[in-house]
Amino acid sequence: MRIGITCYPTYGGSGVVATELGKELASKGHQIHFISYALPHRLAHFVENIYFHEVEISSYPLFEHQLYGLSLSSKMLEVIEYENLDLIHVHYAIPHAASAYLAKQMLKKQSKDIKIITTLHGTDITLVGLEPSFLPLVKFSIEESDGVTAVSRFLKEKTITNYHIDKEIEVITNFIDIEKYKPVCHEEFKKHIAPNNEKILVHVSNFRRVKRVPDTIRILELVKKEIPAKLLLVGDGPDRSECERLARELQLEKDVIFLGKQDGLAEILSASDVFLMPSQSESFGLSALEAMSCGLPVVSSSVGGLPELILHNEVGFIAEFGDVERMSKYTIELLQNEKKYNSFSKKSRERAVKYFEKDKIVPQYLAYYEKILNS
Ligand code: GMT
Repeated sequence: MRIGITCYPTYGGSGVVATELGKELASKGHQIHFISYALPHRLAHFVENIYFHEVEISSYPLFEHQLYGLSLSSKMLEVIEYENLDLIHVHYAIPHAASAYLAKQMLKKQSKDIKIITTLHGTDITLVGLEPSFLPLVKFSIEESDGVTAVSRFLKEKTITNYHIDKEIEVITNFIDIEKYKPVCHEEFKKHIAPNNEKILVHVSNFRRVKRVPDTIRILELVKKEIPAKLLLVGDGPDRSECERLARELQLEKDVIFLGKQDGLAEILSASDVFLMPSQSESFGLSALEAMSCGLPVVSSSVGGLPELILHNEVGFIAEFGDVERMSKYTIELLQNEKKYNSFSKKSRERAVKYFEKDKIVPQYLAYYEKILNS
């Protein structure tokens, strides 16, 4: 197949899923054309069968606001025509699904057609998409897509109820490379972070408000009353300064280690003990899956699709978002009970391998492509 993939090229989970999917499909011999305003960050090296088409954004002075969605449509049309694409798969509805719809309409003028598949990832449905300035367009572009997938049952239900959409939505979850994300001993790194054998809590995100990163620092504060511990914060974004300020205010600046954006996540996760995800909204929780695959129990909030991933009292614990006391109690319980910790750690890895391994999920996308192409 010749497939166009559009995604955000930045550090967000939707871009990661889209890029890893493209790489997997390319390795199976499909021709993949990424269309975006920058090279997706996980595409740093040459990969056979993968091509990148950059969308140029006009900076004409009359346009006070950038018109990315429109430039994207034109680029999609160009790539569809000249690369003879079979379908366009867009990740994150805004504005990608609307851009693809426009490209399809332009193509129809030439009596040609292209199938559009939209994958819904999270805040495109649960947050931004609900803003009055976007809602009608999101509803329309979902309805007009030839195929729609959602990354969890929760997100599928939310889409149907929030947008009153009467359309079949296929649930295809996030996936993981279990060979890359696996438990390995990283003694050097561990010693460097926790020289006195402190326990290591870890959190990875883009530090947006919905991630509630300050809660991880409050959890550390409570955990430290019982157990010597450190907190690794990986990633960057709008809430980082607030987190740095909070760490200083709570006199935890030596125990909260800001690593910024990192590529060697598997190493960092494997060296840690518990993964924290206190999000206010989370449709799937890809970084929690990465941690589970490295054998880490997860303590998270109970929002969105998290209960579908993190089986409570089996691979981790879930609590109401904002309830840092309960989350810290759960963390302490895990860290003080070796038998329980080892069982959760083993089951985390097993769950990642059994249900979310890439070779189980990528074929689901391929089967869905076939279904839509034949529809
Ligand atoms: O929806 C977003 O906030 C953006 C998106 C991203 O690009 O990071 O994240 C979502 O997609 C991920 C991949 O499918 C999911 O694992 C995340 O749970 C989801 N984020 C939210 O729902 C907040």
